[in-house]
Amino acid sequence: MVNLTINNMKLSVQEGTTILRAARSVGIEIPHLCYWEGLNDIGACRICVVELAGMEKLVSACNTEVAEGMEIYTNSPKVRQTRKVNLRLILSEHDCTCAICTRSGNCALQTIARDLGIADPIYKDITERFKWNREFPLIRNASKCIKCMRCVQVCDDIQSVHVWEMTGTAQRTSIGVRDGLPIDSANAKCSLCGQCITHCPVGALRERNDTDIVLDALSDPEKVVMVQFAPAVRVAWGEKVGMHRVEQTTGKLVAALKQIGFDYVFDTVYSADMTIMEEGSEFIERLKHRDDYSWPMFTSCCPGWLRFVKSEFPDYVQNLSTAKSPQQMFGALGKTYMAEKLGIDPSKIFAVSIMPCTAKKYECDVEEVNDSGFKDVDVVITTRELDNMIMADGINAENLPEASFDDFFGEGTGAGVIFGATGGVMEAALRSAYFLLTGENPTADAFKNVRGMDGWKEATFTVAGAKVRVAVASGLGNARRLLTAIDAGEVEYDFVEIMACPGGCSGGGGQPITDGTEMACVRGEELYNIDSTQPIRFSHENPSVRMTYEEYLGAPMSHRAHELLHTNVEA
Ligand code: HC1
Ligand code: SF4
Repeated sequence: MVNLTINNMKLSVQEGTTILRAARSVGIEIPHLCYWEGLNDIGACRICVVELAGMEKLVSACNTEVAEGMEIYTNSPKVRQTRKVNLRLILSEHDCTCAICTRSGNCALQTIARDLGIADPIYKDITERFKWNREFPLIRNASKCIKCMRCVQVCDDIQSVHVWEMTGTAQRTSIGVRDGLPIDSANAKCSLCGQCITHCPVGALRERNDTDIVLDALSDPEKVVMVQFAPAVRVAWGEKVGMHRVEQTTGKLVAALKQIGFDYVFDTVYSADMTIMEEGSEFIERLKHRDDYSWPMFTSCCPGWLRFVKSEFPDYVQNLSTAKSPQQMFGALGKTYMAEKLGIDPSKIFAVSIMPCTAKKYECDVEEVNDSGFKDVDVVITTRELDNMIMADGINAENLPEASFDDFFGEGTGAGVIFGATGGVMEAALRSAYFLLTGENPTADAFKNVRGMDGWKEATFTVAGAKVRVAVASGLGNARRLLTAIDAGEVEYDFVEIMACPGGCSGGGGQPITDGTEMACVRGEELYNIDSTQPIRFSHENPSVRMTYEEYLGAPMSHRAHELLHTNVEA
C-alpha cells in the first residue's frame, strides 16, 4: 500500500493507483474532460491538474500514479487558477453555441465551465475548418472539438476502424478523417457504429437530426404514422429524461409515443422473433447441406457489422445470413401484410423506427433491403432523438399510465427482447433451432453460456445429437480478431453472432450518453430480467409470428418470405 495525503487528508491506496482514482476514493472528484477510464488517459485537456508539495509544475491526475508520502492539493489557488486558464484556452477554440447544441445540458465542457464560474465572454475566432456532408448520419462540427482524442482512441483501440487522425500543427491542430478523406467515402471505412459520438465529451460529434421529418409526417393528415422501437431502446430511453431505471417501462414508452401523436405503436421485438424463424431455419438448412455453404454462418442484423465486413473482410460476405434485420423485416411487413390486415393504403403509411443505433439511419436507405414496393422504413431516429421529442412536448413520462402496443403486431417474446444484448441473437436462435430440429423446447436458459460482457465468447452445444460450435463477438476490434483467427484456421465455428457496438445494441451509438460510464452492461442485464419474466420465451411460440405465417407467408423460407424478409448477400 502507498500512504499519502490529499488536501491534508491521510489515506492509503494500492500501488499503481492514479491520483484521480485515489482522490475519488476519499470523495473528491477531480474535474476532467479527456479522461475515460480504460480508454483515454493521455492528460491532454490539462483540466485535472493538481499540485504536489515541493514541485513547481502541476501534474495531470488522470495519468500520474501516487507515490509514498505524496502531498497532493486538488484545489490550491495555483490549481484553481491554472484550471481556469486551461479551460479558457479550450473555450476560446470551441464553438460555444450551447443553446442550439445537441449536448446542451449534457456536455462535460459546459458543466465544468459552469462549475468553475466562467461567466465572461471568451475570445472567439471560430471557423468551420472542414467540409462535412450533412446528409451523412454522422456529423462532425470541427469548431466544437476540444482535441481530447477520445474519438481517436475508441475508433482505433475498441473498434479497430481507424477513421480519425490528428491533423495540422500548433494552433491548427485538430482531428480529421484519415488521409483527409470525406467521411462518406468507401475508403474512410466508417462503420457508423456511433461510438465516437457516445465518447465525445462535448457536441463535436452527433447523429444527423431527423426529428423534423417525423414531426412533418405527424402533422400531415394524409399520413398514417406507424412507429416501431427496438429491444434495447426500452432499457435506456428513460435515462436522459431523468427517470429511475425501474420506472422506464415499455408501457410508459408506448404511452409517451401515443401522446406525441403516433397512430400505431408496434414492437420491433415481434420482427426480431420473425428474424429468428427465418435465420434459425436458414441455419438448419445450411447444416443439412453443409458442403454447399461457406462456414461459419454469421448473423446479419447489425448494419455497423455489415459495413465493416464488406469493407474489411469482403471474402466473408457470402457467410452472412440472408435474413434481413428486424427493423427492415418490420418495415417490409408493415407496408404489405400489416397494411392489408389493418385496412390501410400502404402508400399513406409513414414508417418510423426508433433505434439505439446510428447505422440504422443508413440501413433504411439501402435499396436491397427495401422490398414492399415503397420505402420500407421511412426514417430512423435514435433513442437520444426520441428523448428530445419527449422533452420538447413536455411529456411527464414518469407519471404516464402504462399503455399497450396496438393490436396484432405488438406481441414479442423474451427471446426477441434479448436481441438488444450481446449474445442475445445467438441464444434466441438456438432456443428455436433446438425446437425446429427436435420438436421439443429446450429449457429457456439452456444456452445462457453465451451471455455476459466478454468481447469474444464461445460455446459448444449439442442439438439433436449434433455438436454446434458458436461464437459471439461485440465491438469491431473483437470482430476483427475473431475473423482473423477464422481466416488463419485457428478457430472453427458453425454460427457466429457479431454486433458492432461493445455489449451489443444496449451499448449502441444512438443511446443516451452518460459521460465517462459504459452503460451496456446494466442495460443488457435489464433485458435479461425482462426475458426471465416473459410469459413466452421462444420466438416460435409468438402468436403474432404464427399468425403471420398462417395468414400471409406460409412458412419460414417460403417464396414470399424470401421476397420480403431476405436479401441477396451483396446488399
Ligand atoms: Fe438492435 Fe436489432 S437487436 S440490431 O441491436 O437485430 O439497433 O435493440 O433493433 O433491426 O430487434 C439495434 C437493438 C435492433 C434490428 C432487433
Ligand atoms: Fe469510428 Fe464508429 Fe465513429 Fe465511424 S462511427 S468514426 S467507425 S467510432
